[in-house]
Amino acid sequence: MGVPTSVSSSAAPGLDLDAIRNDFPVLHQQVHGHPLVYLDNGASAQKPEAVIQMIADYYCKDHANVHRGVHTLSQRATDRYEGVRGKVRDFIHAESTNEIVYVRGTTEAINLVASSYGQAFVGPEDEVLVTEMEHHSNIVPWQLLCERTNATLKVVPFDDRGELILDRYRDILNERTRIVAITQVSNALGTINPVRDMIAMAHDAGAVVLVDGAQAVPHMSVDVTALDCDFYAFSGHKLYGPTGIGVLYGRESLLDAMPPWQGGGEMIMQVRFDGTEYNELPYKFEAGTPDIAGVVGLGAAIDYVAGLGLDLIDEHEQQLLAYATARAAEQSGMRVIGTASDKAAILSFELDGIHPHDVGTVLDHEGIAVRTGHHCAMPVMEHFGVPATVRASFGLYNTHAEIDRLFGAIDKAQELFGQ
Ligand code: C6P
Repeated sequence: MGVPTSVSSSAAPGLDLDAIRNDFPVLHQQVHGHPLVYLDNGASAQKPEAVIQMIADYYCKDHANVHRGVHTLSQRATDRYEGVRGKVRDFIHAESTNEIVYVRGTTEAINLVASSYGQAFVGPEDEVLVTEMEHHSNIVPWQLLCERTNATLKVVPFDDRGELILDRYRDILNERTRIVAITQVSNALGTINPVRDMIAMAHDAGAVVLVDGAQAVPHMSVDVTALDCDFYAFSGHKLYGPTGIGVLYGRESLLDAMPPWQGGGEMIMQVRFDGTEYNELPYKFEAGTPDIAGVVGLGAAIDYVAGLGLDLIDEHEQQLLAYATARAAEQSGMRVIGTASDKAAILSFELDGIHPHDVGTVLDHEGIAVRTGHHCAMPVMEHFGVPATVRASFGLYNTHAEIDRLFGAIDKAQELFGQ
């Protein structure tokens, strides 16, 4: 098969891929006798040595509970924990650390908003608006809210390229819309949605907007102030940081007006049986002992990614996507699912006559890790009439040579299944 010559096969200038790959110990191993090609970054990205070492360093030197002790270790742990809050604020261009709430991940962030904001501000006549391409984490919490409040869930459809139909969005928005919950980047299709415009339209209708940034933050620089979103959620583990830690950004005035979500230590100022006074922001939303090491690791991940530069990462990944897309166009029996004009580095596809799980198994035997399945986006699968897709999702350490390996393995799968 001919490889398109018009597509550059080099990394974006400024990214030293050999050095970057050396930062990730896990990449240097054989799987089924082949060098690992890790193309499942959309599910979870690998961790650089800087993150791994930062967590070890924290446990070796400074671990104690935060905000609870006058002793030195507790103060050191608190300094590290709060220092990262400032890093996160700067990373997403929030105005204040009061707007940065540590959570377990995107899922927890969305559940927090659906429960707390939803309970306080959504009623039976109201509508909550999501899109057809949301991850289940940005559907089910709103369904639960609607069940509890008798509000109505409205869904904005997308077209067959995987682009939201903005005219339908405009039609569905109305004065009863309380919350719009949209993903910035679809995990199943790669579509980058025009969230900035969508936020402005929602605000004109009087609704608040939550942006699911799980698949956006690792690939592009995010500015919550420029976006003017009300809530923004992301997970550390897709950003080359640890699992179990994520961030909810919330506009301060909204977080202030919201009731606490979980009760417990840390989120209180004063507890009495005749009434409890809650802590100030952001602690009002951080009940219990947090994932301190996770926060410390997230800080190292942010430093790592910011040190490389998100613009360069984006440029490199766009080159990978263009190369993979061009190769896919030449591969017979392959259908790409998600062909929006603006995409992040995700290639979802199916092969004629071969179940995606079988493709995934053949690829694994060639040392290539991809995700197969519904990607927790069943409505997307339903739209395209497929049970599942194969998804290659690229990260900052992936190379053009790895995409060649992917297509070599796809050839093998097609030969094996007689396609
Ligand atoms: N998507 C994927 O393979 P958590 O699990 O809370 O870190 O992230 C949930 C989530 C929310 N929104 C989007 C757009 C996502 O992609 C994800 C996680 C992974 O696509 C695991 S299902």
